[in-house]
Amino acid sequence: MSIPTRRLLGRAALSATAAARTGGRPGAATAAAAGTADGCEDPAEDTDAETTAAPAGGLRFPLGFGWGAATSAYQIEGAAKEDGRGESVWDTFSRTPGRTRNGDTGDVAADHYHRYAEDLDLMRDLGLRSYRFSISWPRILPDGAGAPNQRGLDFYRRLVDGLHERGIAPMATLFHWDLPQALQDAGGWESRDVAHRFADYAEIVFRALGDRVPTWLTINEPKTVVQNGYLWGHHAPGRQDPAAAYLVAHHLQLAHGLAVGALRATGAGRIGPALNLHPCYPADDSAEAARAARLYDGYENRLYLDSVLKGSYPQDVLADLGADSRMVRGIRDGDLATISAPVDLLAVQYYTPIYVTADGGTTRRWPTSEADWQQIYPDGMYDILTRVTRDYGPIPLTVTENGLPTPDTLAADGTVDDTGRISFLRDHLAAAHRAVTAGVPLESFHVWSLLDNFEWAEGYDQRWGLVYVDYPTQRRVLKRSAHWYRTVIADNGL
Ligand code: GCO
Repeated sequence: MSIPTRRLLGRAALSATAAARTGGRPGAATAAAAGTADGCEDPAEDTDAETTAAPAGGLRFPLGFGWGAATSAYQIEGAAKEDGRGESVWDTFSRTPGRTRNGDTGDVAADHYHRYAEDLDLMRDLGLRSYRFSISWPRILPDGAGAPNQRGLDFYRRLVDGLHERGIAPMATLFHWDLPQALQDAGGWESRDVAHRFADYAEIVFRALGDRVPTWLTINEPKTVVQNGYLWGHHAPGRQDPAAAYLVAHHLQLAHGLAVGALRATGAGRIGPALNLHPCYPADDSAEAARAARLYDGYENRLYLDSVLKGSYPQDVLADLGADSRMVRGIRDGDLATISAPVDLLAVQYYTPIYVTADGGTTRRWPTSEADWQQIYPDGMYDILTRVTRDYGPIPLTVTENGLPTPDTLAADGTVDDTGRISFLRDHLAAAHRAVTAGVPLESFHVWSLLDNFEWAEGYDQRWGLVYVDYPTQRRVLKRSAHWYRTVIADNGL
């Protein structure tokens, strides 16, 4: 079985030598071999790189474009033991010695649970039109099942009311990795039953907040749970079990479909999945690299896209896993019909391309950020958005995450100069604009992230926010990028 990589490239792969060895774009021969019909992206097709690299202004987005920012519950809320919240797998994982950088946990995080009103005012001051946040499952169902915790629901009610008061559209993710520990103890995502528990939880939340939340996202980045949580063990629950990993993938997809069904039954709002998609390019011109990139794309993208939007898992991935795999044996009649229940939109999260070598490994071509799994390649945004529209039809798209960590410091004059974030966002927004011009129905864009926050295994070292958080005081400071983004929003473009 070939094992894909996501944010797992070793630091050694970062070396300048490695980058130099693989510099330059794949040639036309590679493009012909890889094609686009087989699902691998073709960077050589993209002839308009200059527009993306140096937008000269004048890029107006469609009227009513949803300028936004994103966060997730465990990364910002803190208040880990308050108001009846139960434990999640991330509490367990982060409190286990050696699992996170500096032993950091989300116990306090950006203290958003207590400071949400101040954070809502910041969002208003930026002019945000959309705010993507997640609901903490263990705040709603501390033991994973049973009666909901009203104080948990009340917090999100206050939050969505506060958004409406400020003219900001709420976009709520149901699951951003904080599985109740009680459900992990009952087997976690390896257990099919957990998918049904997710649907129960979703229904509770839809009934409580459905009148106030127009857009729902089901599972955030199932692939990251599969890869980081179960293949490599860098994330909760910290397993390294390839056979379990893809059974987990199926159950996450099933959970998504069951939640879509629950929303239809309660009749409120729009719903879709939130997928991190990585364009997979062959690293050289060989037929082997083209073949390897195609399979890599299956594991990275088509496993999740095809099951939701075509009602089938990609045959090449199923064949690679094998008929005896736990995943294939775990697929029951009717599951794919459930998983492919029609969705209203698709949320795309784009951070990095992947270059696949002939032996199925990966290599680098572009500069990285402080996150060593990231390569900065704005054209990948264009490629992935246009590819989704080309291969899956004109389903409405939202970008729900895009960003990078920068080495931000609070200067003595109270400013935070993150010019690297401005150029990153400007180039990626220009690429998104180019996709819109090419006919992609993109309706909104959310920067990851609104605030500096708990970056999972990286703890608080990486700062991804538009807003700087001074953790000792919890003071918020708008970075230079936040001021820039406010202007972008006001101008509806770049
Ligand atoms: C993800 C998550 C976010 C991360 C962000 C930066 O994509 O991993 O949705 O929670 O913090 O992507 O890594």
